[in-house]
Amino acid sequence: MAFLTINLRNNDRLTSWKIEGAMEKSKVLVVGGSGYIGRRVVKASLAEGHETYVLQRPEIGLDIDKLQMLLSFKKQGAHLVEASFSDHRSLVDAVKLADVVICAMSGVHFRSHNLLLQLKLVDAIKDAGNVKRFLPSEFGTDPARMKNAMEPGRVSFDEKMTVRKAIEDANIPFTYISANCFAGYFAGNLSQMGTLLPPKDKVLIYGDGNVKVVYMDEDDIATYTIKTIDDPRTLNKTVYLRSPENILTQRELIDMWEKLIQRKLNKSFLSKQELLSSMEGLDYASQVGVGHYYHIFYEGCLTNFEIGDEGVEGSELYPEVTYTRMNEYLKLYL
Ligand code: NDP
Ligand code: GO6
Repeated sequence: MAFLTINLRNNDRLTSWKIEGAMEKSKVLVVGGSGYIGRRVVKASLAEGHETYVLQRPEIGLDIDKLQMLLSFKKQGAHLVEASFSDHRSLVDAVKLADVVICAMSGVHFRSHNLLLQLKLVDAIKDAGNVKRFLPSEFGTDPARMKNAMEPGRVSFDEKMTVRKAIEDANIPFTYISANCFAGYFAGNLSQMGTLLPPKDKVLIYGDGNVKVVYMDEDDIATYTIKTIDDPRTLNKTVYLRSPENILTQRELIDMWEKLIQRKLNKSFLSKQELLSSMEGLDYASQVGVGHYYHIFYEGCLTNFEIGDEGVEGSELYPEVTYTRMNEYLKLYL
């Protein structure tokens, strides 16, 4: 964000105003805009008043839901830009329309995972030369901290690091969003795998259930994401979304749910070894999931470090955002 600072001295008292938005808001291109997090990024960008471009890929073919979603963005004021990952020129032309590119490329194994396709986008951004900020598809665990992650789940982190390296080698200004646990995948189900709904009577607790994780509403993730794009404080930094009241243990989350339903669930406890041996015989996508759960709920990889000089925290930067608390979020599931 551009600030105009005015200082006035009056009887030895210095008053200073910071006037926000003295410069025009940046133009945003969202790639992957019809996806799960991408659609929320488009909405947040429009809501913040950015001129918003959304990539429209010819490959969507007869996917009418995708097309209808793109058309609904257009109705809300977004511009649709036709371009394909198999046509470099078209990507360059798309990127030239914007100051900021946000990519929400797929990276969930049981849906689809094409994170490395982003290398083509990085090439286009390099050739276009106009982009002031690129936000690649991250939105989760900080991959830079996962150098010792387990197979096969580590592939997500390795691929995100490969994309980071390409960005940094090309000297493209960036912001990485470490969004922690999407509430739709981790909170609504009380962090149970293989379901998106809260269990009715039996809940599985990882270890002692006392490891701190961070649950974030997806709309809030998108709001914070858009806040960072014109902010000099987030230039070439990782923004960790650690909204303080959403830093919870699995037990604390379950307690919230039990208060809402006014009864207790039966609890069983899963040891580290039991979780790891459950991986055997599972399909690839589930093995990836189990690995991620291990790092999050046993190692505490989302919270077992202090944010250093390379990072900043979202709710500290933008205290004006009223983020969704998990006891509110869970009411949807009643
Ligand atoms: P989706 O599975 O919803 O896919 C997003 C978009 O990827 C699609 O809409 C599509 O764009 C694009 N895409 C897919 N395949 C191709 C292709 N072959 N060529 C071009 N574009 C393609 O993604 P998610 O929203 O689930 O994931 C986005 C990010 O969020 C990932 O980095 C993932 O790791 C992270 N994530 C984090 C979670 C957490 O709890 N922290 C949970 C889930 C995801 P289009 O709109 O053009 O069709
Ligand atoms: C989400 C999941 C949920 C897996 C991240 C298997 C990247 C990240 C928090 O999409 O594998 O049931 O950080 O049965 O950096 C998936 C992945 C979690 C959900 C993790 C993710 C989180 C990706 C499942 C399941 C609900």
